[in-house]
Amino acid sequence: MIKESELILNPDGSIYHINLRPEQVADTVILVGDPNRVPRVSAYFDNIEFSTQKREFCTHTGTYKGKRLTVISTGIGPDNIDIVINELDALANIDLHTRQPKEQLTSLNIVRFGTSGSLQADIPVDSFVLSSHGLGMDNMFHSYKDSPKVRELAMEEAFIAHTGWNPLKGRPYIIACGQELKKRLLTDKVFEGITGTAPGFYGPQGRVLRLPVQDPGLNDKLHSFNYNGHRMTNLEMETSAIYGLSKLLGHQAVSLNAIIANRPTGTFTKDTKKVVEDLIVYGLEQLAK
Ligand code: R1P
Repeated sequence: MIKESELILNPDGSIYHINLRPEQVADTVILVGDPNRVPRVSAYFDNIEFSTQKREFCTHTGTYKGKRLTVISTGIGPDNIDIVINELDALANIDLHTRQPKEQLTSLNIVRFGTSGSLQADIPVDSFVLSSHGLGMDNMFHSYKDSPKVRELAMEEAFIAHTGWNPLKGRPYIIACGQELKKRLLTDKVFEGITGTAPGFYGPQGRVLRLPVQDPGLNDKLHSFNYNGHRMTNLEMETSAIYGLSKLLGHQAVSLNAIIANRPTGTFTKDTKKVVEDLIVYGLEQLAK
């Protein structure tokens, strides 16, 4: 039995941070960073059967073209992903009354609709990237004992050697996306590549305002990393954590990225709203097929 201090429930029986009960969540879950993106996704739903918000975790559940979907905001960063994926899994796979894992486990489909910066000049602003892999520079996933079982260890070694990675920043980890779900979400409208997940927006992604960074050449090394034809396409702050925890817990996960910045060319989209809207429409259509 999992103790009350470890699996925390609110007085209404909902789980601590995301504030949801099991019946309020669909088996296909869309994750977005920004809470304001949740109503923009659910605006396309046929109906919204349930909505709630606690802190940065805003949730709408409904149907899109008859398919039941939940969209939930995670806020920013891998630490928040640790909360959201563990709590979503607990709702699906732990009996909250007996506080025991269920015998029959449910595999969720988890899709991120995120924004991101491109690392390649030929992947322009306003395009979409599907993350074939999440490359975590954030360390969160190393807290889990079985993480080596799902990581791409040879690719990690190649990345560490290529970048001359400073071990003070921990060990980068690489996880592949859910292959079954990818088949539904990848089309010729979408670039595919390795997505780097950083534990911060400025220094960890090589942005210098007033503080110099530990490795000023890092983004060039990310740009030129290539492992058996897999290149790094973009940087953001959640994908590796989503992929790692989903894989360990038995869920399918895929990240779709709306490219709003291009780091090599130094450009930023003229219309963030439109590219995010286009990605929402694309992702929903593919999920409903
Ligand atoms: C940083 O501005 C945030 O935007 C990106 C990053 O991953 C980070 O969360 O994604 P979202 O727009 O989905 O939050």
